[in-house]
Amino acid sequence: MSSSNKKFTIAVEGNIGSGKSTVLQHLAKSSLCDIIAEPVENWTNLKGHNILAMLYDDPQRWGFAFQANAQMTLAKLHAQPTKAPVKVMERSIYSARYCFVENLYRTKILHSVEYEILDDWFQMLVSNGLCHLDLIIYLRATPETCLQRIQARHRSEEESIDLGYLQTLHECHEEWLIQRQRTNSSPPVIIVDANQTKERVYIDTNTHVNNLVSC
Ligand code: DGT
Repeated sequence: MSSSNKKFTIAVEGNIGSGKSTVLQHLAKSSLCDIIAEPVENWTNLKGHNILAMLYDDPQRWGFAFQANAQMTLAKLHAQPTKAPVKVMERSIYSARYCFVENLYRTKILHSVEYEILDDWFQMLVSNGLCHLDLIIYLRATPETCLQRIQARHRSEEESIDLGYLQTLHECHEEWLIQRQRTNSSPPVIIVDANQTKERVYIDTNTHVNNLVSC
């Protein structure tokens, strides 16, 4: 570890099915990393309500509520203190805003008023520095690869996901992480080819994490 004992926060980003969870499971074995998993349990059991399933069943009805809750749960995870030199987050408040909220708005599922309210909250939540990231690792996979993996894992809430949805989400990730069209989150981005086997993706990601702490 560097002599300054500096701590780092990394977000692992990428489309649904790009392999984030597998990478995080492997990184969890490293003493360098504390893992902050995405709060999917909160989303599938919010005081007894499966808001993720409700979202997929009726996005128009539940899109705003889902994103309001996602934004809040993710902001809390950004603020959560950790002990290890590297805090690794699965996704971040930034992908919730720049990919999912953006996509729901562009596809006319969110009303412009709902979009503005979510954006206002987002700007407030990131303005205090508590959602700071030092690095983003982008697991970049084709929407076709993601769809195959989603179909193979059979998560019941995700049965309605089709290639079109993954393509529009992919474009949002690309605009944010490749074309760098967003200014609120501008840490360095490392791109990992996530079309490779999950084992290979993990090895590449682990190398980048080790490089970060040793430089
Ligand atoms: P992985 O390991 O790369 O396959 O990643 P997943 O699919 O386990 O995790 P993720 O974050 O891509 O998605 C988990 C589920 O939650 C998936 O059905 C998409 C949904 N999801 C995650 N974040 C948001 C969000 O902010 N808004 C919406 N609408 N859905 C979200």
